[in-house]
Amino acid sequence: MNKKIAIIGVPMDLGQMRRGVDMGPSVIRYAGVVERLEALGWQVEDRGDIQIGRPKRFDVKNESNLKDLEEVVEANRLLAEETAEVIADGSFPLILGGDHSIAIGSLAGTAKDKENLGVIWYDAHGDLNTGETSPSGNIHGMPLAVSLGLGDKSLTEIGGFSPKVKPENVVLIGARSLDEGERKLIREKGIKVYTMHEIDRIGMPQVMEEASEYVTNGTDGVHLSLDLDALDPSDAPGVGTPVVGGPTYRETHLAMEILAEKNIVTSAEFVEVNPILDMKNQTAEAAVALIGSLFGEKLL
Ligand code: B3U
Ligand code: MN
Ligand code: MN
Repeated sequence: MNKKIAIIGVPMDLGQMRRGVDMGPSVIRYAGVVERLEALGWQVEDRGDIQIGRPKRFDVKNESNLKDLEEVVEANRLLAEETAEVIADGSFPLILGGDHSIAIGSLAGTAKDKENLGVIWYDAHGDLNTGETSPSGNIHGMPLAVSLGLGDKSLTEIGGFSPKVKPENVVLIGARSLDEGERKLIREKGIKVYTMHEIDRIGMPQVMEEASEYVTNGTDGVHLSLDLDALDPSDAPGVGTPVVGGPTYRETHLAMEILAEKNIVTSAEFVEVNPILDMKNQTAEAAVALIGSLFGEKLL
């Protein structure tokens, strides 16, 4: 890792139906992300927020079962450009959400000059739906499918190329809520998944050893996409779609520390913090603490 981090905020809430997640970047900043990273010796440039167009009426589905598609496409286009610029500048892009639909743009920017980008998808969900399989029409349940080249063209073509990632370079960690279409896709594409079953069976240290090995095998970078709803809701209550039975704050810290030790992550995003649903900024503070660990923070 180089010593420069560029923070990009994406106050996106149109990929799902619970307003408030647009304040995510703001509350993560308020919880001290810049100061935390600077204290670790990083040079931090906060590039501010990506502009999000506001529809007149929210949550309007189009004929392909996609809500607020135009606004999501436009914001992700801008994010893809900004992310690619940051990388060209020699910085590490640290993207703060916003709902998980923003991974479409961050992966478009990150994968631009990479043939084989590895991806760690740390999430309670698969985010592998398309308009056809989605039970909700919420685009935050689709970004990984889109990045694999599946779904509506206006989404898959962001950045001017598709797919952004190959199924054999992706690993899911923490999954415990998958829709039928997502399970089918995982089986068809042979995507590597560490569900809660594997985490409970072999433990987080082993999961992270194996997953790190897997995403670095033949790849030219690793993107970490961390959805705060991966964590157990008792440790991260401020998310739109909490699912019980997740990895704890401690296990997730350990996961970040192992990634820091291995020094394999080349870009990252932390998404789905919703302060309206949170308890005294607990989830934003968890995000900042996890970011600290990912960037090398140690007690001694
Ligand atoms: N799989 C469901 C629910 C969901 C996905 N991502 C989140 N929730 N955060 C869907 O709507 O696609
Ligand atoms: Mn997600
Ligand atoms: Mn999720």
